[in-house]
Amino acid sequence: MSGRPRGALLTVEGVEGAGKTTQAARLVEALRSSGREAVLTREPGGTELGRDIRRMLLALDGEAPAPEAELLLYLADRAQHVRRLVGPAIERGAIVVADRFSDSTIAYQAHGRGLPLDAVRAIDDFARGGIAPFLTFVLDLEPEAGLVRARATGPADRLESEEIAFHRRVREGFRAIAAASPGRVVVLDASRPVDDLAREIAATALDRLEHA
Ligand code: T5A
Repeated sequence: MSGRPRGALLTVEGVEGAGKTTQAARLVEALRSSGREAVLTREPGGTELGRDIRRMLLALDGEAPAPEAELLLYLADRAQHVRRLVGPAIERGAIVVADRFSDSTIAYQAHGRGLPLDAVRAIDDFARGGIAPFLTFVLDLEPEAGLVRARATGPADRLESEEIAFHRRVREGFRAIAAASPGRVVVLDASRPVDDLAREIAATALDRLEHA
């Protein structure tokens, strides 16, 4: 490699409890072991402002946001995240691994909540300001199984407390995104063992980055 390494955004997506946080951390370890600078982050909550927005979005007490307000809060988090953390890291040549990004907005706010897809895409484009994932892993799991896993880690938040039909629409949303972008999105069966998934994700990411 000559000159500055090329930065990129890799994202890990999927339903509640699919194993995104686990796999994003394992991917960062693998990237660092290969000698790359890797940054682990998440949405919502990758910045200080984002952590305040995350609390507003996921708290069960207080007034629930209307779907349109919820969308704009997720995108305020993204706008800040991209400009303060993700964009600068990519610019200096780092690989950023994000636990959720724009595909979650399409899956949850468009497919789950039923907001118009074109409007969600347009506002997300504005929030992202040209930053887009180079490669995305969708961890696909029955929503019921994911919610059982999520319960083992703590009490349900506002989104996890939605009815099961909502989580089924979200899963279908991720599948539709993957079908529309087969070159970018790799779908994996999230019921497989953690180590097995981590090996495949690391091998795929390193191969794609090598041949980019
Ligand atoms: N949201 C987010 C939107 O609506 N719109 C948006 O635009 C964005 C960005 C964020 C919420 O916001 C919504 C989506 C979410 O509802 P979150 O905390 O980031 O919330 O997301 P969650 O899905 O709630 O995160 P979780 O931490 O609950 O789930 P993960 O990260 O998928 O799973 P993880 O890795 O924490 O694992 C959960 C448990 O399962 C085990 C782990 O050890 C852990 O105990 N596990 C496995 N068990 C068996 N086999 C495997 N392969 C396993 N992998 C992990």
